[in-house]
Amino acid sequence: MNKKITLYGYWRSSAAYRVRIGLNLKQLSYESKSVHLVRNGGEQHDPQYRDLNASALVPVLVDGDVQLNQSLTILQYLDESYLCESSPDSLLIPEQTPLRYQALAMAQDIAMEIHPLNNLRVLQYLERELSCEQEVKMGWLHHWMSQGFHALEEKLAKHRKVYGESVYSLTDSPCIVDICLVPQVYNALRFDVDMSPYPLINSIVAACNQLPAFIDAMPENQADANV
Ligand SMILES: N[C@@H](CCC(=O)N[C@@H](CS)C(=O)NCC(=O)O)C(=O)O
Repeated sequence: MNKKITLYGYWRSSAAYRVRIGLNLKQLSYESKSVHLVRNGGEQHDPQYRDLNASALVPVLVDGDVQLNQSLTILQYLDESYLCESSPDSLLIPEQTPLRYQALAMAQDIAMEIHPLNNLRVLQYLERELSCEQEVKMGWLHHWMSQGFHALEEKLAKHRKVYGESVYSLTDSPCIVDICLVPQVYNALRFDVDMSPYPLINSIVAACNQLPAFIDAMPENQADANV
């Protein structure tokens, strides 16, 4: 039985999207609190929110006296604190070595190499401080996302050569890599990044998006979507 979990996030935040998928895979109920990242200059900068996370970024998860930012740490916390009721063996971060470390490294490839370069505040800086035109800004975003996806497609193919085919990124059950990949691809499609060079990534994302845990976490299925 979980204490009351609250997730501070935003429908389009890919980092909050990761946590929503993790909570759903763990079958944990939670209350969503929306932090509008754009309205009035962005509610993430409000003093009340900065009390929760001085970095002014979502997500933040509150679970009793535990208050955490950083989506990957939140996912690890959920994995180590809660068993999924209907499937106690299913973990967000695989247990066996070397799979565990491969999963963590690949999740970081997405969350720490691809995602930060196209975050809202980076794009705003390009536009407001460096006076980049929309075309230049989009060129930046496409360049870094494509470079990241190219590397990931190669790594996923190499993994299959060594360990055999799998439905999801690394095995036949979704893990932290899939949890990071799906929101990143959502982001890419939102900004018209050409995903055709990545058939493996596309098939993994299509498989994930059949699962209720992923469907319920989709941006368009959140109460604050388009508000
Ligand atoms: N490394 C952080 C990244 C958090 C992050 O960048 N959040 C974005 C939304 S995806 C945000 O709050 N952006 C607000 C802004 O850039 O002002 C995590 O994984 O939680």
